[in-house]
Formats: sequence, structure tokens, C-alpha cells
Amino acid sequence: MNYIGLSKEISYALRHAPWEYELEMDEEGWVPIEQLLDALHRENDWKNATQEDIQQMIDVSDKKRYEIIGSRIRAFYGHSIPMKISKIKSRPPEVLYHGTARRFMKSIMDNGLSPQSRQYVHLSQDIETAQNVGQRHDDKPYILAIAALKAWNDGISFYYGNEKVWLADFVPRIYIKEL
Ligand code: HQG
Repeated sequence: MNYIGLSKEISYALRHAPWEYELEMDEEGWVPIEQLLDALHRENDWKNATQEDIQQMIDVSDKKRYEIIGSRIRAFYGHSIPMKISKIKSRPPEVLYHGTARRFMKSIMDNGLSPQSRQYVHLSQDIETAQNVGQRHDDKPYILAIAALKAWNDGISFYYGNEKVWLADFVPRIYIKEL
């Protein structure tokens, strides 16, 4: 089984286009696994995929992108669908990090971090994770340190994604420093 391909397909379905897969998604992003499997089975690449394959894909991945509880599955982060996925507000650690590209730096330092095509700004728990995120955009990514706890104390909302990923609606520039 091509687990990377399966993960990409499921990411597209759960984060970006559940309607293309006829998925009924609730406000926390949960969908019935059966519906997802039915949709996958309509595609040649995944016509024999099972729930065990999905579980295995989750288990072998270096990133925790999805969770299964009972008969439902959801993505932890990354959504771009019009219906905003509700996340639980949580007090962040003192500092979070964000890896980005040089070409975005001027706009970020002028305007703050905003979600762009996703629903939330994605922040990293540690510098290594931020490096990996930033490398998707630039060979030599810029790492930003976010004064998250100070921002939280000033009323900025943060949300827990997974143990490496935090989310925010917006991060004003006064909380952002280049590392
Ligand atoms: C930038 C992956 C200009 C921002 C990763 C980023 C992550 C601005 C880009 C998750 C800006 C958006 C999300 C502003 C932010 N002006 N540019 N004001 N504010 N930006 O891909 O955080 O592998 O939507 O710096 O690992 O890179 O898919 O967000 O460079 O966890 O599971 O706009 O996606 O996870 O890019 O990545 P993205 P991201 P997966």
C-alpha cells in the first residue's frame, strides 16, 4: 500500500474538499470512516483500501495528521474548507515557532501572521518542527519566535492542534521576532 499517496488523498478529502467525497463533516471535522472508505473505493488506486490500511498509514507517518476515535476520523489541522472547524482554546507554551520563506518575511513583519489559504495560522512547538515546515517553502527557511504566552495573556486565541502543532487565528507582529 502506498501510504504517502493514501495520506495525501485523505488530507485532501478531510482538509480541503469533503464534498467531493460526499463526506458529512461535523463542526469539529469528524467524518464517519465508512463514508471515507466508500469514497476511496470508488477510485482505482484505493478500491481495496481498508480501515486497517488507514490506521497503518497513520501509525507509520512521522507527523500526527489524523485521529480515529470509534467509527470516525478527522484531521488535526490544515483545513481550508469554508466551514470553520472549531478547535479548543488552550493556553500555549511561552514560546512557539514558525518556519517560513524569505519571500514572505516583509509582509509578515509588516502585517503579522495570518492564515492565508487555511483556517488558522500554524505554529510549531519546537525549532526542528518549524525548520521542517519552513523547508516546504524555502531551502533556507526563516524561523520566527512567537511570544505566545504573552499574546495569550493579551487576549490572542491559541488552539491545540497536536503535540507539535499549535493554531492561532492571527498573530500580530509585536509578538513575532526573527530567531
Ligand atoms: C505565510 C504542513 C505573507 C506563512 C506543515 C506560510 C504545517 C504569510 C504561508 C501545516 C503571512 C502559508 C501548515 C503574511 C503567513 N504575509 N505570508 N501576512 N502570514 N504567511 O502551507 O504554516 O505536512 O498554508 O509563513 O507541516 O507553512 O500538510 O502554512 O509560509 O503544520 O501535515 O504563508 O501544513 O503540515 O503556508 O503549514 P501554509 P504552513 P502537513
